Amino acid sequence: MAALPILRFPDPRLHTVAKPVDCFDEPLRQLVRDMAETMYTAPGIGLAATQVDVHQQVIVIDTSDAHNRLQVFINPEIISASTDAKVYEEGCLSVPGIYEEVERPDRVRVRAFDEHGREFTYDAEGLMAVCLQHEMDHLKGRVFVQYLSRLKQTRIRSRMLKQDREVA
Ligand code: GNR
Ligand code: NI
Repeated sequence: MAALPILRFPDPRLHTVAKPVDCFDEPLRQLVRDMAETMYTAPGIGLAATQVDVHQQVIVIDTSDAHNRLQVFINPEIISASTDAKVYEEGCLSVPGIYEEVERPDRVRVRAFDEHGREFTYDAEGLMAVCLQHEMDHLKGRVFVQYLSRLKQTRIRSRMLKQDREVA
């Protein structure tokens, strides 16, 4: 297993649209294991393949306190969403140190496949619903800061670029 490097905003590769997985093979399961290690090491509660520069529709999530409930969502599709929305303060491993409020549907029903190609439906609410929508946005090339005002986006962009310069 290997923890993979995570792309940081404003890296243009974060805006790549991921392709559906068409082969549920051993390399796919290795990617899932590496993504899980990357997420647990970070640490984070979710990770989309886009963040590790793999542009396939693969998501890992673990919102459990003990970090022992890995959930894998491949080729996920939202089949229904609640009309009521909730605001949650989101963060992102690709935008470290930034936490901002985002409004999203409170509940979503998702259809997806596991790493063995088995299809399932999943009803998410609360933090799980936030995380799933946040990760599905990554697969579409969208980072949560894109929901914020232009001014905030500009400030976040320069803060990230300044951080990069300081690290380098
Ligand atoms: O670890 C993460 N925490 C988090 C907190 C609030 C809303 C969304 C998230 S997802 C984030 C990990 C990440 O960047 N996934 O893409
Ligand atoms: Ni993220």
